[in-house]
Amino acid sequence: MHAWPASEVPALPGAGRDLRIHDTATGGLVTLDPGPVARIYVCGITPYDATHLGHAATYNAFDLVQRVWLDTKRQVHYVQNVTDIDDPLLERAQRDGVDWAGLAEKETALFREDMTALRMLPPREYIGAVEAIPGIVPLVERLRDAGAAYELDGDVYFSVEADPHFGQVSGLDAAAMRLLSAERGGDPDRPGKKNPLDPMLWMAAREGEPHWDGASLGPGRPGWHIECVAIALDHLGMGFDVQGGGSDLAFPHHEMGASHAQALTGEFPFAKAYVHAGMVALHGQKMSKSKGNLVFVSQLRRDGVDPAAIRLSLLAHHYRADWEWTDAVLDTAVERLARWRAAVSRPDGPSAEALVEEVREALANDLDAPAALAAVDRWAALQEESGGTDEGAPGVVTRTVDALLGVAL
Ligand code: 5CA
Ligand code: ZN
Repeated sequence: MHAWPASEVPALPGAGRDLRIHDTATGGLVTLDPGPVARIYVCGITPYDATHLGHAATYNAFDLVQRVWLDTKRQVHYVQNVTDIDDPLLERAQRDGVDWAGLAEKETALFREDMTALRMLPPREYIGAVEAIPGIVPLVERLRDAGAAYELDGDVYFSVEADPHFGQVSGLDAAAMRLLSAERGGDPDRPGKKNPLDPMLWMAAREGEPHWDGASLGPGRPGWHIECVAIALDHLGMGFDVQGGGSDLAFPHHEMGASHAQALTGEFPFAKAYVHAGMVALHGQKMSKSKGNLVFVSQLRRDGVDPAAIRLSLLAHHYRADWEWTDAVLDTAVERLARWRAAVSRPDGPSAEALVEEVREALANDLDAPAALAAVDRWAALQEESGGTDEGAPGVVTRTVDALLGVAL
């Protein structure tokens, strides 16, 4: 699958800083020490509806990770998937009487447009579940042949006991896991499973549903977690730097994915850090496609909202916080954008040297985007109140905001 076009990332004066970020598995901050090519996998959308602000907030967090790394002169190998076959997609297609593949294609195209408008840097590889199937099948066969997976009425399940590190990503106890498993696509109550938490790796073809050649597994389609594992192992290998997604992916998705990969390779860990963004709510409830309480990026754009203001709305919240989308959030961002644009429109101003370092330090400190915005606010206020004589300072500010925050002034 093709991704979307990259906006240019200007180089900044001085040196970038290494990222300290919160890792769900250890429950604390870790200082990442990637090689010359930092490796990140971010879970992509299930394309049965348009990109909402919750999605955008999560991708914004991982775009910042990429920008901090680029500022340290590293390259970034970023991989993202599209879950273009899964139950929710089939259910929506059936509800609306449309072809599931057409629906996935249409919503993925819109996602690309939204990501481009928001200046999110694209992944190097953007891979659909369907195109990953030929790589998924042999992994499931290997797990089965190694005794880490078993068959139940034609479906194949992963045995969570096969990974001695199972449970270490989310740190949850069995009761909490069981509840979340039922809520988030698992089937803990299905009779015949060895452990209620065991997730499906391969689902045998169901009447009237799309299916693919599964070699010795028989025709069917892949489970959700193995999809991301196959894509990540194929393109990044074990021990990549960051596995990312919203906090609702910590369990079961990232927990199971780590266990699949660790059982397959005998190596540990799958990812060096598991990073999770908070949930964006609307009217007091998590924005979710299944609840339908959504604000779409594309709708805001249609209403004439500048994508840079949408991006500033996201950046005004710490990525780990759960927060509520309101009109006031957007109004504040629109005002801020206007203030910043006015401040950088002059050829000279107060020195921007400290500002570059403040923004760098804020982001290196667990992606503290609100602190970065506050630093730019201070510079803009100085410019407005008393101006300055530093030739070119506004240009430095423009490039800092562009390179590190993805906002074009
Ligand atoms: N395709 C899978 C991942 S492999 C999936 O979870 N797709 S999704 O479309 O449901 O979500 C895409 C990303 O947006 C995930 O990282 C998810 O955690 C995040 N996300 C979904 N809803 C919200 C929300 N309300 N706030 C913040 N992030 C959200
Ligand atoms: Zn995923």
